[in-house]
Amino acid sequence: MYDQNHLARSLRRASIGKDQETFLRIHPGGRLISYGDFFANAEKIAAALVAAGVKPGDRVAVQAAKTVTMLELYVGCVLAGAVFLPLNTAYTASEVSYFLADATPSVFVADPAKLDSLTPIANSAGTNTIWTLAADETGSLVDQRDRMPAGFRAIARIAEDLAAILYTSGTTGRSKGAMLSHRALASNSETLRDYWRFTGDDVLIHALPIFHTHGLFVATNITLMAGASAIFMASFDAGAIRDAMPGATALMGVPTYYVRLLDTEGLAKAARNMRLFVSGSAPLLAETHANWRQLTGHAILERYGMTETNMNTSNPYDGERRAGTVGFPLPGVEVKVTDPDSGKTLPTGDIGILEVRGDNVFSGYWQMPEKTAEELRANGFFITGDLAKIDADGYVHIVGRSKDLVITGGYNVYPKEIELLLDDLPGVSESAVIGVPHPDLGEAVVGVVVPTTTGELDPECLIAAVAPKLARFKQPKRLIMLTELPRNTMGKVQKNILRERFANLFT
Ligand code: MCA
Ligand code: AMP
Repeated sequence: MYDQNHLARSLRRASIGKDQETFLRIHPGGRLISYGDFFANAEKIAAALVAAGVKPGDRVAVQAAKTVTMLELYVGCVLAGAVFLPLNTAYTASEVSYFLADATPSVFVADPAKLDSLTPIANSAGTNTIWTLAADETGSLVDQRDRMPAGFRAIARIAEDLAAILYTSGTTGRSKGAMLSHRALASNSETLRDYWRFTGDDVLIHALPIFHTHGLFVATNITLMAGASAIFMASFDAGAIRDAMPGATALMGVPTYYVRLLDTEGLAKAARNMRLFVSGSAPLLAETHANWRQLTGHAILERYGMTETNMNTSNPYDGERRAGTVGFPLPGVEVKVTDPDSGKTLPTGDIGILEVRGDNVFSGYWQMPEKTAEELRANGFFITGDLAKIDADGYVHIVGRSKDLVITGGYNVYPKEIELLLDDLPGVSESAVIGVPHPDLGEAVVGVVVPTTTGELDPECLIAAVAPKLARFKQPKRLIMLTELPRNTMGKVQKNILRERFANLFT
């Protein structure tokens, strides 16, 4: 079913013969990028990668602003048989250093403003080909591309070969590289295109970042695979999204997008002719779903996925989109709810760990066979760490997480990573990092710190001390000092008690 180079062909098939048609309309400014130009440039980048010595399976890492060239680089990697490895632009040099050392890419593409600080880091990871890409679409990557001819013939890749590695944080504080095969990406995006009825007539508002699954594999792949077009926004701006709606058909966003859009004036009128609003990456409050429906008449379609699995479930296109649920397993995806201790499947309605299996599931964690074996069963089921139940009508409800994870504005933050940094600071005895409800971000990161008995600590100084090592979105929005942390009889910190105690910090 997945022939050689299936992904490369699937990304191109819908736009064959439509080279003059628009793939992207850049906001602001309205510059149009045609399908023909986009693919010609992706082919040139593939040729440049090969000329630089990139072999099939080599990693190509990029930390750069959201640009058309970055999408060309992604497709160029697919054509050249390279493994695309995008990094969040918010990551600090210290975070990037870990990813490069772990993934040892052959090529690293960086923002020119960060070139001086990141070059030694890349070199010490063994990466000597470093190109630049700026927000204005200039840089040595563009120069390399423009020297090459178009017409690159895709390097042979089979379904199991890797197309991308996306890093996802871990409960131990060490990030893990999720290895995504050509099959996983192609199968999931094709399924979503059909399930959500995307066609060449669609115009997607693309405001998500393109270094994560949501903006890259869901939004971009679907647009390409449908031969549709997208209004391509470099960053989120609620007013710009509302203004784009009359000329668009669909929007994909994290719940914070919908919360913020509800505060814009004239939303109901702007949204009138839209076809589809999709939400994911974090739980959408039933209240947001209801307010959106009341104001615009549209039921937001909530779906559920993970970096490791792409998308697993979706509310239906036709039929009831039930608030507070993530819908049904997508075609080709199996889900079950299991007992965390025995691993046995639980009866309908019982809460347990959600496990998923299908072509969409990743191939394991990069160079972490033990971690892979802990989470990916030999029978192919992936243990998501999400607590769920499946109701009598078959709707899946995500009711919590067994993993210690905070999701803030759609970004994942693993408390351990921040606790390790806080615990290392002078005057800190121990710490616990939790997520508490936040009206805009869903959850906000909060640190609870126990000072050593002698110490007098200033929360602002502590945040400033960890800031150089942590992306802004991971930094605690508030630090609270306590004389001790609540513990159970086994000595384990009871984060649930802290979460309850500080639940109203932002609401
Ligand atoms: C920005 N800040 C944040 C966040 N974003 N703090 C916590 N959590 C965040 N998510 C910081 C900024 O650095 C700034 O700090 C302050 O908060 C206010 O910034 P603001 O201008 O309001 O933020 P923004 O630039 O408008 O960004 C908010 C955002 C953005 C648009 C919601 O976070 C975003 O694009 N989120 C989408 C993430 C995403 O694509 N997730 C998909 C992952 P200061 O003022 O102190 O400097 S893929 C995934 O999860 C799976 C697979 C799935 O199912 O999709
Ligand atoms: P990531 O590691 O960024 O891929 O985040 C995946 C996690 O986001 C999942 O394991 C869930 O905990 C959460 N998630 C994604 N979509 C939803 C949703 N619609 N509802 C609840 N949680 C979600």
